[in-house]
Amino acid sequence: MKRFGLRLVAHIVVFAGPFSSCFCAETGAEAWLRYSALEQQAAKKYERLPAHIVTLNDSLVLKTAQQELIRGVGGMLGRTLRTRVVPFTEPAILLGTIEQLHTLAPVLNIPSNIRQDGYWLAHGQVQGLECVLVASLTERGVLYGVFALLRKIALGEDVLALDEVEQPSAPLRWVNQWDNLDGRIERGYAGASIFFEGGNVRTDLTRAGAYARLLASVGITGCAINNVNADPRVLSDSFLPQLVRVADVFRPWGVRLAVSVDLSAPKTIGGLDTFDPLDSRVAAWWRHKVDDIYRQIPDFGGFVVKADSEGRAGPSSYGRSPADAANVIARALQSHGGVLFYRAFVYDHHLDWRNLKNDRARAAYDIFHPLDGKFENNVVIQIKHGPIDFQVREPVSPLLDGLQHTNEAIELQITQEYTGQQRHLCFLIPMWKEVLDFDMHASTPVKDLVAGKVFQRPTGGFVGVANVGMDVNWMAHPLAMANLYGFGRLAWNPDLGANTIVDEWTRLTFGNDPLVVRTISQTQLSSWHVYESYTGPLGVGTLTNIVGNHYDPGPESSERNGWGQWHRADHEGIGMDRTMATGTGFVGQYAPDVQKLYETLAACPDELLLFFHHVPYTHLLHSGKTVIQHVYDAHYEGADAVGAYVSQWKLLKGHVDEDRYADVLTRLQYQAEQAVVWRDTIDEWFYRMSGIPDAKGRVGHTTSQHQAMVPQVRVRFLDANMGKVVLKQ
Ligand code: GCV
Repeated sequence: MKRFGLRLVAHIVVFAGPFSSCFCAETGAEAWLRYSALEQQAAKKYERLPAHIVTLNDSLVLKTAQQELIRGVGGMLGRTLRTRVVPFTEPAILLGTIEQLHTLAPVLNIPSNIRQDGYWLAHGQVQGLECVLVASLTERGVLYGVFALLRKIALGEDVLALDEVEQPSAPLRWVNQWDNLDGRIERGYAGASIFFEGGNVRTDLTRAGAYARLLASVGITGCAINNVNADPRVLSDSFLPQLVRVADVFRPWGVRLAVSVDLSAPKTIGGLDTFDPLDSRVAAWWRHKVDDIYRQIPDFGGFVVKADSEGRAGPSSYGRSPADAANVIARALQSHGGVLFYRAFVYDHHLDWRNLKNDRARAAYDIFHPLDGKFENNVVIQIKHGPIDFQVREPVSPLLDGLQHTNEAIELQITQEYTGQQRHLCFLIPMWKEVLDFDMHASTPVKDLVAGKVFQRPTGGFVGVANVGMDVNWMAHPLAMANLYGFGRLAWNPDLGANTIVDEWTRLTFGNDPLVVRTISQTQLSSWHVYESYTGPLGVGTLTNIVGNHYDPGPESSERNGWGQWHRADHEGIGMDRTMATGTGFVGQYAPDVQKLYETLAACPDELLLFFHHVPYTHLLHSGKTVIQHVYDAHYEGADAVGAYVSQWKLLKGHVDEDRYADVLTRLQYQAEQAVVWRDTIDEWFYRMSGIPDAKGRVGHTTSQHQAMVPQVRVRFLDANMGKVVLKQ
């Protein structure tokens, strides 16, 4: 186990430079698109940036790109770019599609390898004038190029001698929001919905438009705005005009609107007596519904389906398969270019916990692998990154390697349901990097599988469950926005390092003061391991209250019920035996090389030991510690590390605007208290279970009686979680 951040303080030299002088109050609303004024010296670098901007057509998205460039350059360099049209007589920044650029400047050596929404940023002579070029096959790609150009300026990079092509790794880069029509958000921790209120789409959609801007700035192309536990009403005729309004505010940013749909809609709102996917009346219903949507929203993205999962209606009601269900809707979408995301999160939540062979982790692969090749070409199987449910540590879902003839997308959870609910800091990019880089078989990383590159699929990609809310800074915790930013950046380029991403995000969000950048980056980068260490170490799964708020410590809650998030702790040992030899056989769902990694105790990495094996508390880890001593130590180290975050943050006083300084400080102090609650609750539970004393004499001797406390920090709409909490009671 790593020792977290303890060296950080020693590295920090208190620095009171020019950055500390003047800060305006900041709310976080602008996120990473603050465009704050560069210092004089840094701004000098851009003196030769053309003073004019030429847009090669007047489409909506190019207009947006033009306005964004004017806004960004104005903010950062204090200059107002003037708009010009062709023919122009002074050097300019040119925005246009490759085709338009080629017509304007046929001799220009335009790279031929630009695909999809990729863009070319370059410097070249057009009509004898020095120009900065931003070009793409699509208008949306030009917008992405403009955001990239602005990011480079904010980061102090050269933009006058560019010649670079940037391609997205995968065609589909979407977010999902789990917003209910009444305005609450399932697993949302930053206020009410920005889309819905009181059963309708909000009258004022300013925030929805601002969200689309944020999404576009990191290359996100689609957003499904309502909960996957979908209210069928979202498809009713009377609701459609309301969706049109959301699509209208997304469109300037090239973001396609999508909705989650309930499979029973043909019956619940459609007036049929069935929703059997093989019934021709059901197929006709979906066709008419989809045609109607596209008549009013021509760039509609498609649907997301959660079925036969956690009480949702599904094809099993008629003895049909997920392929039958997905295809009937996908066929309706096909001629319009719409996509159907069918979630692989299908499992039985009434499993018999007494049967040691039962295993929820097996479900996605057991159900979907046999259906490989049976889905229409516009169906995408949306697969959670791990086989359980966004726990703090899980192995990669074997289904990601189990579909060769079917499109897939990986589902990552940006909203921190099981990782501290934005009241604890937990920067998730390092976790996602491990997932995306994981080799599923013979040098086949997950990132290539989901992009469709391995089996030459027509589409595939990334879906992030974001759940931003009405809180002014979108995610409540000012540092949690790094997860949304990082999701977009990784979906665009999964080869980016976590350190690059956090460095970019910090500079864009808090400025370039080296002390600030170093402190925030190091804190963020260590925070996932820290959170893991005081909540659910060794792959045990989170030890949170899984039948309640998914937040407080509650190690007993996962046992003796049908939800299948079992750790199977007793007085002798702990862990799920998922081996092929003696356990549930889950390991057998992986390719042979991965099986070798997990099947034996000798090979299994410590951090996933209890996910794959049931062992005595005295089992010796590769680290040389026993399981029980590791658990004790990890909880102390984790809680100490959060304590150190507080002292490190205090060194930033005067270097960060007072509002965000105070906000983060309060949250870290709260987290430090909560980490101690977690430490003592979990360590004492392990002590009672095992009867084995802590070699360092700490556990069982705490003087205070810690209890899970009500958060002290400003967290609104705490009761906004619906769905599973209710289902589990
Ligand atoms: C939207 C987890 C969450 C549920 C969520 C579900 C899902 O179980 O607790 O709130 O439901 O995942 O992803 O469908």
